Amino acid sequence: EPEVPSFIASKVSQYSCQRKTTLNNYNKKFTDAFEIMAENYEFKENEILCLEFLRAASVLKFLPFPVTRMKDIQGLPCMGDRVRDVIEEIIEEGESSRAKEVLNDERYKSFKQFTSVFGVGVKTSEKWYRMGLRTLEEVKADKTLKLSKMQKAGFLYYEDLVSCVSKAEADAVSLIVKNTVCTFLPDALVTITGGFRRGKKIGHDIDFLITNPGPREDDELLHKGLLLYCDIIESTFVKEQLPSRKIDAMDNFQKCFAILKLYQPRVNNSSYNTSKNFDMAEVKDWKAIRVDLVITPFEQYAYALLGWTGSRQFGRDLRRYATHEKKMILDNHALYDRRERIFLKAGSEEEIFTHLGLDYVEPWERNA
Ligand code: 8DG
Ligand code: MN
Ligand code: MN
Repeated sequence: EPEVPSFIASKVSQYSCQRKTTLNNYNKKFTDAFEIMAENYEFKENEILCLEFLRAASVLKFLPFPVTRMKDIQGLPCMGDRVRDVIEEIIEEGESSRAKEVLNDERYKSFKQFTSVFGVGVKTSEKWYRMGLRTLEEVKADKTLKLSKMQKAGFLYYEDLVSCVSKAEADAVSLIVKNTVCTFLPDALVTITGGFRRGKKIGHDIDFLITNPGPREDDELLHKGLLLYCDIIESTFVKEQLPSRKIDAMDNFQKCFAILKLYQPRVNNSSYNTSKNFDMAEVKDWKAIRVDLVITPFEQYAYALLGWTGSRQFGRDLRRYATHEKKMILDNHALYDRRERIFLKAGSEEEIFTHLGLDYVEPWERNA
C-alpha cells in the first residue's frame, strides 16, 4: 500500500503557490474528471464552481500518491461535497457519471468544438449556439456570420493549430524568434514562458517574453517581421496605476497573439517520388504554430515572467495569496503593498516570492 508517512494532509496549503506541483500526476483519472466539470462550468460562466473544481484538481495533482480510498483525502483543502462525490464515484465505479454526462452533453460538445478555434471564446460560442449552430461544419457553412480576422485565421489553419506543439517545434521557433528579435534589438532578452518553461513536452502554443534593457525603443518590434497572422494589442499600461485586483487579470503589455509559419524539412518519402501526381509545390512543407509574443519594460520583466510562466491556477493563487494573506496586490506588472503604500521592485522571480513571504517555487514545480 502506498503510504507516505511524512505526508500530513492538514498541513497542505489551500494556495498552490505554497505547494510544489510537478508534472508527475498520480491522480490523473480524478483530475481529468475535475477539469471536464470545471470546463463545463466555464462554458456556463459559473466562475465559482469552475474554480472549485480547478482548485481540487490542483490539490490532487500535488499529492505524492494515488488516491484509492476516501480516507486518503481526509484533511485536504478544497475538497467540498461536489468534489468528494466525484472522487467517491471514481473510487467505486472507476469513472464519474457526472463527467461522462458532461462529455455527452450537446451544449458542452458544441462549445468544446467552437472554442477549439483560435479567436473563439465562450461569448462567441454562446452566440453561435443560440443561433442553433452545433458543429464547426455548420459554422463554416453559415455565410451570414461575420468572423473576426482572428477567427478567419483560426479556421484557415485549424488542422495545424489543433495538433499540439512539440518541444522540438518550440525550440525551432525559439531560434527563429530570437534571431529575428536580435536583428532589431541586439541586446534584447527573449525567454520562453508558459507550459514549456514549466517543463511540459507539448503545448497548445509557445509563449515568449521579450524585454530590452536600457532605453525603450521596442514599440516597433512587433510591427515588422515574419508573421502569418498577427493582431497587435498596443500597450495600455499607465505608470503608477495600482495592480489589477481581478482574479484572471489580463495585463496591459504590448502583445501579439500570432500564428507563425514554421518550415519543416520535407520527409524524403519515396512513394512521393514515384507518384504520378508528384508535384513539389503541392506538398505543404510548413506548419502553422500559435505564438504569444509579449513585450515588457525591463523593470517589469520579473513580474511578467512570473505571470506568463503560469500555470494559470498557480498565478490565480499567487494573487489570491497576496490579497488575502499579505494585503498586497499582485499582477503581471507590479506588486503593491497596501499597508506601506509602496510598489515593491523586483529584478527576479525569487525576489517576488521573498516580498510575498513565500518559499521559492521553481518553474517546473508550478504545474498546479
Ligand atoms: P499550453 O499553452 O501548453 O496549453 O499551456 P500554458 O502555456 O500554461 O497556457 P497559456 O494559455 O499559453 O498561458 C500561459 C500563461 O500566461 C498562463 O499561466 C496564463 C498567463 N497569461 C497572462 N496573461 C494572459 C493573457 O492575456 N492571455 C493568455 N492566454 N494567458 C495569459 O498572464
Ligand atoms: Mn502556452
Ligand atoms: Mn499562451
